[in-house]
Amino acid sequence: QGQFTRDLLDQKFCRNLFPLREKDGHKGSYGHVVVIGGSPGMTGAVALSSWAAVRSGAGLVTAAIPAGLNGILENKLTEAMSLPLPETQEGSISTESLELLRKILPRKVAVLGPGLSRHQEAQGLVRGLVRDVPCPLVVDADALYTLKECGELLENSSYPVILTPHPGEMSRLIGKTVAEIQNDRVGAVTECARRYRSIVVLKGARTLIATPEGHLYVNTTGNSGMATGGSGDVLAGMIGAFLAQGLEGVSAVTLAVYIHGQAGDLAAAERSQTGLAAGDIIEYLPKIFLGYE
Ligand code: NPW
Ligand code: AMP
Ligand code: MG
Repeated sequence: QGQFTRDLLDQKFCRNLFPLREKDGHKGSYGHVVVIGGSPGMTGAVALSSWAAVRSGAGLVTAAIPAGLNGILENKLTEAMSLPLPETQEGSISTESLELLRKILPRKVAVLGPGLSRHQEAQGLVRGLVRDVPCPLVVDADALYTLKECGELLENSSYPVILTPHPGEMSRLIGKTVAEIQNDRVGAVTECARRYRSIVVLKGARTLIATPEGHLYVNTTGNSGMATGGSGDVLAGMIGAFLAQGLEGVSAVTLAVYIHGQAGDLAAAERSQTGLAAGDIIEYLPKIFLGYE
């Protein structure tokens, strides 16, 4: 207690971080996000995450998905590319994909986990990437499942690694119950950041962000309408896009968390909290960005 610094995320803080575009910028100037995930029944997660990355300013976005889902993703996503990967019989990404991903990920940004599934082959891919992180990495959703067994490997990463658990995912990461976490959210997020030597986002009302050095950021935007399937997948894609645009880890994360909540607040104001769908958060991003440009 008292060994961390605390900042409240507000508009002024975020305005200073917002990456304005250069007059002569081209798509190569704004980075390439590769979203790795998807499995039968959860194509929506990888589509939302990829579309959020496109809408948040990434120069290029690729959805790296099990080959069997390529048709549906090509259909759902027009502006993003897709990369069909070797898959298991059940249609999850197989560990064999590691070789191809290792070749293409350097100089890009990876968002790992939306809709990935907990299939052991897909989890093998997570372990393989964590063992020697090839680029800035956002670890979300099902990719958080196996980290408890291999998280110590993150200590050696020379790239920023960002974990984005909700309280249920945090419970597994630090071995505490959801109730214990919600009773001491600051304690949980700071412990997790230290243990995994990563920037950690503990999601939910008043999302918290902690760094391994002991800085804490408290978000002030967002609403309960965002408690709907896919909201977290949108956030992961947004973080990836800000990293791709050259922001360092903490800046990319704090900006994405704040703006994700702002877009959710505007969407709720115009469409109600009850009626809010995760895709609405993406739809309202451009209106929010106008306030920064
Ligand atoms: P309970 O039962 O609610 O009390 P999981 P997931 C607990 C994909 N998605 N917020 C909760 O407890 C994701 O990308 C695909 C949330 C439950 O035990 C992942 O790949 C979509 N949960 C995959 O689904 C749209 C909380 O945690 C567990 C909590 C699984 O992700 C939806 C839930 O965690 C989804 O994004 C809290 N505040 N507190 C698509 N359209 O394709 C406690 N829990 O089992 O990891 O499920 O988050 O849905
Ligand atoms: P996930 O559970 O991974 O889909 O993530 C849910 C997203 O919605 C996170 O960014 C949460 O912070 C946000 N969210 C969920 N419930 C609330 C809430 N009651 N207030 C503010 N944000 C929320
Ligand atoms: Mg999620």
